[in-house]
Amino acid sequence: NIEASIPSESRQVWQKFGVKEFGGKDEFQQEFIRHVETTLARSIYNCDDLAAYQAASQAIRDRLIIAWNKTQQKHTTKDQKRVYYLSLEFLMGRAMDNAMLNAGIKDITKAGVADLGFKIEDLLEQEPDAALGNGGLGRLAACFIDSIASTNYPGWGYGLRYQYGIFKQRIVDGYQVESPDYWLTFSNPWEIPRYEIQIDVMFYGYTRKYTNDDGKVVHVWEGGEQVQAVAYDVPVPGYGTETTNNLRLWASKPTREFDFEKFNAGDYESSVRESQKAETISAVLYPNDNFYSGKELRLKQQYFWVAASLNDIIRRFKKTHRPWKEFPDQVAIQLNDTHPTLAVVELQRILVDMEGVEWDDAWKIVTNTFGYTNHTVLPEALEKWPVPLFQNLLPRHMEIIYDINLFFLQQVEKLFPKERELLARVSIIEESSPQQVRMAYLAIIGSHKVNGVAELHSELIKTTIFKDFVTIYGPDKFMNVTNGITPRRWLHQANPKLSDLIASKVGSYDFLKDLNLLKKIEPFAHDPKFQDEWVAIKKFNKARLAAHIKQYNGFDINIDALFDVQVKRIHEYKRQQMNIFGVIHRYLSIKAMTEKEKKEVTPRVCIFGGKSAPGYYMAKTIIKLINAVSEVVNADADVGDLLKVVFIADYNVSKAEIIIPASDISQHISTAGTEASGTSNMKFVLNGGLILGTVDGANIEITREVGENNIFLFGHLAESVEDLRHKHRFSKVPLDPNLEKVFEAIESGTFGDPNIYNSLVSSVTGSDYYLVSDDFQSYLDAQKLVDQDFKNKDTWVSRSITAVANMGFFSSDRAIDEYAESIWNVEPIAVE
Ligand code: T68
Repeated sequence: NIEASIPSESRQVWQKFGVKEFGGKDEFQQEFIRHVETTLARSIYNCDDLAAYQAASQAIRDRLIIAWNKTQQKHTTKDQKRVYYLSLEFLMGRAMDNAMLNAGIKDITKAGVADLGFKIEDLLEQEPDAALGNGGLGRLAACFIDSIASTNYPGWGYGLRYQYGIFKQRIVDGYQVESPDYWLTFSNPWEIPRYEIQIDVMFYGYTRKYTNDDGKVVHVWEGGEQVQAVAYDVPVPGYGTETTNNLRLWASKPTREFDFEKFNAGDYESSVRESQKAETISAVLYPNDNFYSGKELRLKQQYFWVAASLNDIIRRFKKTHRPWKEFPDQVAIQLNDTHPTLAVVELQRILVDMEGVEWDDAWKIVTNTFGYTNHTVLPEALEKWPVPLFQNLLPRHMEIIYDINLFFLQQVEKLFPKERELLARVSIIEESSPQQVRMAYLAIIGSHKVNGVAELHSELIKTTIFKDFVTIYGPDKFMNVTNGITPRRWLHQANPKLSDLIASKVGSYDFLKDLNLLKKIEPFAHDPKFQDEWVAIKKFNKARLAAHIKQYNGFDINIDALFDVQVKRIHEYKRQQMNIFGVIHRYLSIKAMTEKEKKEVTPRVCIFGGKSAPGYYMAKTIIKLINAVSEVVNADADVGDLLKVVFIADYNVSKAEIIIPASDISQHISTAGTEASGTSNMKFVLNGGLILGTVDGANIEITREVGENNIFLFGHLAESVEDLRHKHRFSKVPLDPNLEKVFEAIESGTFGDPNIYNSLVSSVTGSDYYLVSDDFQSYLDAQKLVDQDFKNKDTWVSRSITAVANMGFFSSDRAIDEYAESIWNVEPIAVE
């Protein structure tokens, strides 16, 4: 009994002086000033917005830590099964507003800083984004840990503490220029360094085996390079609950022995070099979205993070003194994509090599522990590590993979005798030169459930890339969990006015915990007063975005125009090129109009934003074209307010919070079958914008929920894509005539040197892999409908309200409940 071990006198002192929750704003102010004067060593005379942000966040962080401690104690005493979400990316964005909201101290803080001469909005702006992710996959992980806490599940996130998150993007002469993201410069109040939690991780070296006294063959791995993992804990507060879970991020440090010898021998330079080498492991996030590049340092990052996390999880399990076979009753581990798949091998290694568990028993434990989420069917995104590289870095893991593969193939052979081709197709080892380790296959074989992230995508993985595994395991191993988003950040924080208006009809803010309650606003879809308030809020949000554009892009936009937004990573499959070609078509049409015809045009502001991977030439060319078109169109007096084109630089989570609530239309126009789900589509609709999209990813389920009258769909279906591509490969398919005119304008130099766009244009005139030409007319037709419908303000607003009312399904709380129920088998725990 832990409590009894503390003498009662000590306990009384602890109780008397233990840190309490804020009773009111004066208690906040007292803590705020204490942090300014002591933590920051500043004073009333030099407390600027940055210092005020830091002091306020320290005060808020202290409250989070109380709840965090309580939660961890409760989870330890309850001793139930926990879930661990392993993700190389957590795209958290800013923490302060979310922390205040979830700790229920937003009003206190706001009033507290106001008395001291600060505006809370200005302080929030001081916080750099925690941008430890590329895009959808990383943001999904952030929404998921918010929901795991908000729905009271005992769950931790495990990731890497990158010193540099996703690069900052500037636009210079129309081109993307990258610079490092120095997000830790002013220290990070939202993390708790755990210098005492250090875990050694080994790379390289060699393996050896011997027979021990019991006649058992024992494998050892030794002689390699050692680095140390140090834990940094980030409290993750739930909304409307005391539960505050943990996100543990690992940083790499040199081990003590590592540099000690050289240092002692006076070889300071190489000792420093060695220690810097250790630190590079967690130094920087790889900036590729939906693309695999087989760099050794990336594999090092993966193993470093996986080894530290598993060691930590196992240490916690061992404290309960249970037998190993109960491990899957206590631990569920979700693999966010194949990036943490080494965990499968590492757990098998620990059980067999270190703990002496028999292979088959160990393998049962492993497969019952893991679940694998797939996020893409794009072949260029699937991880395949060259065997020589793998073997050199992780020699024992390579041996274990060979054994896993051998046992798996034996099992397949028994089930399907004589199907040699099948064996080659499903082997973890691809027989190329060099051979490659197919990480997705390893993840499937090592998990008890595999899921896709939207219905269509989950069907596609079963019928295309993982087809053979459905034959082998049967269909039950494969399932769908449609993605979701947290309504706390993506409605209440990003769009407080809309959240307040909804609350006035729902009767409370309970919809932030049970998003299906949004249904209650549907009866007001045609209520004139409600409509007016709805429209006024959209206008306010558009003005807020217009002010941002004025500040950063330097020009004015008309907030009565239709705001048409496409913000996401730049990728050919996401087809920003089709959008900008459509804009050029619109521009050419307006130029050809009489003044009378122009009066009928629906004014539009086309807003783009998104980063390109630094080495992705085609994506960078698309950015350049958008900026070139923007320059020409915005300066053209013939066009005036009828068309404006904006590229918002450095799209990130905090910019998304401003951009998304301001859209009338947002575009989600990937080639059918290529976007696994999309999650910003959900965010836009939740904020009252309508979608212009293809029949792809979660667009399909959004259509089902909001009704097909409340979305603009176009384009070929996924089922026709293969045939269309085939046609392009074997014959010359004529170019869409409108697209031809667009290309003529580009080639005639309307947007500057046409040579810049050669490859972009010929990718469409050639094989047109993404079917831009095939979908172009259908896209223009849908755009025309958007223009017409936007003129009818009454129907537009009722459609917007109806759509929002039916978005309940897309809460990440629902997604997490589904994972908990059908994959993790974990139960919530109330923390009072
Ligand atoms: C996205 N994937 C999907 N990947 O593209 C999107 N890739 O459809 C889906 O909604 C989202 O995941 C959540 O399920 C990504 O964002 C990456 O960012 C990525 C990162 C590293 C390597 C490969």
